[in-house]
Amino acid sequence: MKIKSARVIVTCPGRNFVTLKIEVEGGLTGIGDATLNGREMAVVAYLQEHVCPALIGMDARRIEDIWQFLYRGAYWRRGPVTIRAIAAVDVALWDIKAKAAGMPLYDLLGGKSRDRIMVYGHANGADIDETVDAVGQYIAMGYKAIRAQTGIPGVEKTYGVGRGTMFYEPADAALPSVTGWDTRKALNTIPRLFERLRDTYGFDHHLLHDGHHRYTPQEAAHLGKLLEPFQLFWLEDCTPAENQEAFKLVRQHTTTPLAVGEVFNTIWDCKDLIQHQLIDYIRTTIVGAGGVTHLRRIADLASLYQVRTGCHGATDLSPVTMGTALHFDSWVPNFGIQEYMRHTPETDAVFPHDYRFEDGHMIVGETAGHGVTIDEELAAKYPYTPMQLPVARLEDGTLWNW
Ligand code: KDG
Ligand code: MG
Repeated sequence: MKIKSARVIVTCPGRNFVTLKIEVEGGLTGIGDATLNGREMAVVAYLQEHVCPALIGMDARRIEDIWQFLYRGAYWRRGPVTIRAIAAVDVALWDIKAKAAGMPLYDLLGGKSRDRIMVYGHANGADIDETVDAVGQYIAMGYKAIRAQTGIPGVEKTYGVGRGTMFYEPADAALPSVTGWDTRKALNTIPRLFERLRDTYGFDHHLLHDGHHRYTPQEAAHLGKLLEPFQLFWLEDCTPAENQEAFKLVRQHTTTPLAVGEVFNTIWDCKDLIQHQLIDYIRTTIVGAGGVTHLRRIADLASLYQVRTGCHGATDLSPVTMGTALHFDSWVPNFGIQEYMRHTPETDAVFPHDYRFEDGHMIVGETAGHGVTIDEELAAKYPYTPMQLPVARLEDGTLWNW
């Protein structure tokens, strides 16, 4: 089963997506997501210049060997650009293998461990009142788990607060826009938000919050402690994890469950966090961690320490990643939760798929492969539009973590 062609497709049905399409002799095709929010064209060049030409003539059945060839063979290991290119190849090849076997991908992985996948949605508002209402709307839609982010008085364009209620999209301008941050004000506001949410809706639903790398380890520990009475499902990215030891300090001081990993690339980024049981959920997903082949390795390591999965599922992960993640989620024994930010109708039309939302869960499709395709004619109608993520600055102008 030799690889005949490997092509990159860039489309912008409201936001940019990079997709790799591989065709093998005999005509089977598979697709993989290679989107890196705000840095899309770096992955396009990496694939077109360095990866696609080398794939031609390779045996598409040898997924593991091709993964090792692209990872070890490049000499320059890791990094979000490299790993997304590898992920796109890996997912396209798993798609082809599952189609050739006539099976949905989850069956190739070992079969289903569950019938449906619990997801969490994103509720947000300009202030606490609006956010409380937004959470109510998610409960009314059937969600069992909801992430809540609120505007913080005195903070310009707080992270996680959308410009409309349906489709929050942080990459908003050709050059990075400037947003604000103030930890003191956040620590005054976030616990009050969760107090209101529990007073209003009780304790039946799972509530989540994303610190988006803004707090120092001590501040994160303090926030975790303040949030304990409200029993969060998790507090995400409470502090940057480049220094994995930072989580020791947080862990010593709070029982609030911790999640991290949407910016991690490989098992090496989370090895210490998992081995020392400093986290409860690992957030890496298919496109961010080298595809199915490598994410499976991370999940297996995590399972030894009772760390569960919580795959990243923001809108910058294309429906190809969502569909593939749902097959992974169906199989993985130590599943925790799946993030689900709905794509716009335009995006859904470009990427026809067989998964669906029902009663707070996603139902994985039964089509052979990962169940997501691309309508290339429609995709061509939405040309690439430069769009970058914002930066964050403190009130005195200091650049902070966005
Ligand atoms: O591209 C950046 C987004 O994926 C990120 O800001 C979303 O933090 C995020 C989340 O938890 O979904
Ligand atoms: Mg996050």
